[in-house]
Amino acid sequence: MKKKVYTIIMVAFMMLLLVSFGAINCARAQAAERTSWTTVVYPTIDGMWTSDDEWTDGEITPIGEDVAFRSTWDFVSMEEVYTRWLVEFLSDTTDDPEDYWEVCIDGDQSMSSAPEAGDYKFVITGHTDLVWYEGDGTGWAVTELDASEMEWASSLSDSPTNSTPHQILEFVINKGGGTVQMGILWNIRIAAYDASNSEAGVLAWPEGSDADVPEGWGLENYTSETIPEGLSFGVLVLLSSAAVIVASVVLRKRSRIDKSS
Ligand SMILES: [Ca+2]
Ligand SMILES: [Ca+2]
Ligand SMILES: [Ca+2]
Repeated sequence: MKKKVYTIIMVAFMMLLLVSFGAINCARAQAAERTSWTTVVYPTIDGMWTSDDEWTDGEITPIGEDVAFRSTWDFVSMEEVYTRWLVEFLSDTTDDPEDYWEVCIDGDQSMSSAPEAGDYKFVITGHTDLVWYEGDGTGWAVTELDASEMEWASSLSDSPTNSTPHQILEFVINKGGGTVQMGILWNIRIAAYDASNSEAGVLAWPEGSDADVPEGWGLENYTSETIPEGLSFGVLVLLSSAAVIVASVVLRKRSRIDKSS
């Protein structure tokens, strides 16, 4: 009997080891990941914080100290699945014609080494001109999307995060409808460039990622839950990655204990 228990423990231990290695391998394969919580406050897409609580339902992902972005989403029907975004360039206080926002989307998560068909990118230059691109296997080709595919606005505005007017981008994409189906679970890359601070280069999430290399983009998870209390406050969020992992492990353990008891 003792031998049997010992064998079970050893097998369980080996399985745990395998699972741990699996998790580490997955983490290596994915450059970064984040979570989109369910929309609570429906934003007005005007390129600014329209109300003080407009984006408090989105978890902050920082890009260094200069840029911070959030996203929320909700499901209305299979044809209406909205992803909503706020990107704040906290240190860009100048309106330059060469400023740009750049967002890359790998909607089938094929994580290829070069952009391929079904990978999309949009670039907004000078806060006024939007151009969509689709991968062609080796690079990007300009493509025309219906104007209704995305609602967006960019402005120099102050916000609850920074009282000095800075560049802010808001956009909404319907992942379930439109003429282009980009998929529901995305790998994504968010980047911003301030022409007044060109030596800083292009600031991107995941950090060090390349618009031309989809395999280095980050995973945009989503959950039907709303953001937990406290997670929307910047200081907490900067410390939260490790805490969230620890908390979720503890919660999972607890729920397992609850189920088994
Ligand atoms: Ca707004
Ligand atoms: Ca600028
Ligand atoms: Ca792809």
